[in-house]
Amino acid sequence: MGPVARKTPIVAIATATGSAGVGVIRISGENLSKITEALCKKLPKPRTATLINLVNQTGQTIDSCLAILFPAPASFTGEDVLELQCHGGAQLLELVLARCLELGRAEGLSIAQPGEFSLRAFLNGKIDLAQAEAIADLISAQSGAAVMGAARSLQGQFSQDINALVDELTQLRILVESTLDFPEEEIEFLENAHAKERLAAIQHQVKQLELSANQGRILRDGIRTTLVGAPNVGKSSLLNQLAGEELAIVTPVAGTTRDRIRESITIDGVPIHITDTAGLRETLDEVEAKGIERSWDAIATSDLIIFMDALDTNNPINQVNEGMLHNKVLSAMPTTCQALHVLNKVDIAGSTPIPGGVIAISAKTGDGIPELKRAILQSVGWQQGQEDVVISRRRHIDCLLKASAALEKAEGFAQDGNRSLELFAEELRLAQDHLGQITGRLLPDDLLGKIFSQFCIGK
Ligand SMILES: Nc1nc2c(ncn2[C@@H]2O[C@H](COP(=O)(O)OP(=O)(O)OP(=O)(O)O)[C@@H](O)[C@H]2O)c(=O)[nH]1
Ligand SMILES: [Mg+2]
Repeated sequence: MGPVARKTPIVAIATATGSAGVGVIRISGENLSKITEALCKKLPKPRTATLINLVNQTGQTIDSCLAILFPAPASFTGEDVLELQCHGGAQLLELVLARCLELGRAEGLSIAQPGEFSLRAFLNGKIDLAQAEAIADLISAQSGAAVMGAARSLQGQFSQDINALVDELTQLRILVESTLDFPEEEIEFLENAHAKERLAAIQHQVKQLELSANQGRILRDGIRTTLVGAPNVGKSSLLNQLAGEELAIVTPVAGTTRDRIRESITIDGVPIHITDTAGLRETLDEVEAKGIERSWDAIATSDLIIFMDALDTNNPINQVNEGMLHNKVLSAMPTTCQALHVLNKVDIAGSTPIPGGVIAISAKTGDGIPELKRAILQSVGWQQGQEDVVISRRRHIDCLLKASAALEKAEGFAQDGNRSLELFAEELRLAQDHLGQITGRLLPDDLLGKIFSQFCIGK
């Protein structure tokens, strides 16, 4: 269950567990004066670091810490917020948290649910939904480029584009709906108001946003890439080559890798989550068979399959079987999954001609690896050198696609000889609703709970 909108004050340890120089406890509530006075002895000056001595029930010092009070509405949540910067010990912070709960009991102070601080910020209009999501994405960003993309979203770059589109749609709807009451003018209306041109411009902008949101999603989620092929073709060697370290065991024995081995790297700032798998073949070995089952499972949950071949005598299966295996892998992939065909060991392949569409590499010498890296990014539609990508999620893309579909329908109604302005207006309204869901202007409560419950506590 997601967080519900509560009125009572909340508290949480806002920093990661473990030992650190500083650990922060955050409290938020509509009126924190009583709790603050109980903790700090007197109300600290707003937005000023004040050294306080935090004591337990019997008057013994738990910690000397800095208290900073952000009175409503100029705070992260829009409520009164009190932050205590303590020493960063896990047990120490637990004691401080327990003391806060003790002193705040009369006020109904309780531990925050995951994402509840951000939810309050959203409900109080401090940030919109896309920005709240950007906070979570900023914290979990897996590369420097993803951090920058999330920061741009948090600044509101993505939301501004969406809001501009929603405003355009509002203008168009006002025109259309004000004409609905005058049916005799309908025929001329679309021409006079340049409605079709305006619709086309909006459609174009939604398509552009779809493209850039897809870039943002790749940056956020990365590419789940699985190395697949017959035993001994060099899958583990390629993993090691891409990761730049000896992660997986490599031997001339076919069937070396038994379990899936995972490692994340980045190419051009894009996170690539690589899974090395057990070579695919018929086997009587029970352990290897289990490993091969897992290889097929990995194929089913990938964004990209790198199918590997190798032209060397150690490769235990012949080319005919290799082709059959390739087809079997291609048909086991999810429909959204991309595939690359790689031929390994070109260092010993001699003058063997390389078939078209195949990327020739040597996992041993590193030949062809830069080309493979480029192909990995291209395969999922990543365009290099995008400095202005804003982080985005599957949810945003789904909303954009739904808006696109509604606009297409609207276009159909506009072109229809028996054009119906009412249906045209209705599709515009639907498109606007879908766009509004991105920034949370219009969002069902259950969906809101679901989104914020994925945040961590203290955020
Ligand atoms: N000459 C040459 N040998 C390679 C290359 N890549 C891998 N090998 C050798 O091929 C053998 C098998 O390599 P692995 O990386 O273990 O192959 P694998 O596909 O992971 O094999 P399984 O785990 O058994 O499925 C090892 O002896 C490697 O040293 C290459 O590019 N050139
Ligand atoms: Mg292996």
